[in-house]
Amino acid sequence: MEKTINVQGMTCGHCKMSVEGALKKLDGVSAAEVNLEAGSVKVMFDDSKVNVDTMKEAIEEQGYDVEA
Ligand SMILES: [Cu+2]
Repeated sequence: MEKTINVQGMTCGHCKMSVEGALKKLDGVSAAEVNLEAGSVKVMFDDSKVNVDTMKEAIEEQGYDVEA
């Protein structure tokens, strides 16, 4: 599955790496790509292994706010 999650507060390459890294660490996430200008992250994942809520929590643990 592919999903784009809107994330607030990402401003630079460090933010991009933090969010992408946190998502890629989750079992079932195969790819994560932040678009800083759009304030979003596109995630490719296996929905039998990981759900959107888990991914949102992983982003929030890095200190960013996720839009619903
Ligand atoms: Cu940053």
